[in-house]
Amino acid sequence: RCFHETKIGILGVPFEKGQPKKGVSQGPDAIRKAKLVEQLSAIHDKMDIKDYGNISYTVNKELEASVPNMKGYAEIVGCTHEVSKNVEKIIKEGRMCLTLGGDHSIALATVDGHIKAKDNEICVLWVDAHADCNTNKTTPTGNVHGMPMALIPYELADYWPYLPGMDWHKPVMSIRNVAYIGLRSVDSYERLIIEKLGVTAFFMADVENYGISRVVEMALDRIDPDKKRSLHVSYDIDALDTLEAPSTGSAVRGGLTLREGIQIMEIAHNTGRLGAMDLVEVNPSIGSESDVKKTVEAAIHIILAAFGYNRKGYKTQEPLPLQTF
Ligand code: 5AB
Ligand code: MN
Ligand code: MN
Ligand code: MN
Repeated sequence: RCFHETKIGILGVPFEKGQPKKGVSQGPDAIRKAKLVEQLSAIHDKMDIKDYGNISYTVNKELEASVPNMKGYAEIVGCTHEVSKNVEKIIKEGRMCLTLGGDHSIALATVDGHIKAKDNEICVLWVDAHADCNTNKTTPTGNVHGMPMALIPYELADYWPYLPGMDWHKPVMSIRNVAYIGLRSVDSYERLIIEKLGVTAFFMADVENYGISRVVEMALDRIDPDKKRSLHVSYDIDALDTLEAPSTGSAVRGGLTLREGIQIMEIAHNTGRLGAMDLVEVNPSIGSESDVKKTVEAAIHIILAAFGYNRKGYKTQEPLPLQTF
């Protein structure tokens, strides 16, 4: 049983303007309602969990439509600035930051906050069916949840126009410290970016060929060869197969099993360097009641694995009771 102190800060981001479907803003509360904090607290007796509640933010309406092909721009600017400040604060308070989405556009800010808290000494695992690295010129949809990975690294900064209201956001990390796992729906410009920049990317075929543990180990080796960076896992629930996580906005069949999805986070936990995790794109308005339950439960299993829950169980410290009658 692991007795080290585990300090976690939970941040809810009920944001859905990065994509067109209603309901993904209910993700944080649906996950909390399924007893997330109670289950995290039960992992071991040194769990120290603080729920910072849901984020609130203001919107500067003048920013609306100031950048072409970025739907919901003013809301995105308002929300992500708050998210970045909160994540930075939570990590600086000595906690691992668990951000519950919301759509995936918020990850441009969780990574930014993590970078600021750790002086850019971070690496990122992006677990997703999609590559999320469209710019406003390559996007087929204008949905910003398909763009955060293009905003994070400096290698892609020149491909963006000036983004008003986003001056706080600094693309300072290198794409060399980022790896994808689970890809199976990649747009043609995204594929070009991955090849051109030599991004470490493990597609579903790689999971099939190497097995999930080798994939995660190879990914971590590439993005943090000296094993010294704070690890950020941005986990889009659509990385899982549609059978495991039906209640999500951009489901793609042929994905990770829940077992593989859990294994990724057990390995991430075992590095001892997990600094922040996002769990995004759970949409309780999609599918039947049992679909929603299944998806929320999958999210909780993945989060529990990240913070030390062990599928092998825990040996008690007490002796085996004797029969005395
Ligand atoms: B998600 C698509 N590539 O850019 C686009 O769910 C889908 O955060 C993006 O991974 C999916 O709109 C974004 C077609
Ligand atoms: Mn996705
Ligand atoms: Mn995504
Ligand atoms: Mn542990």
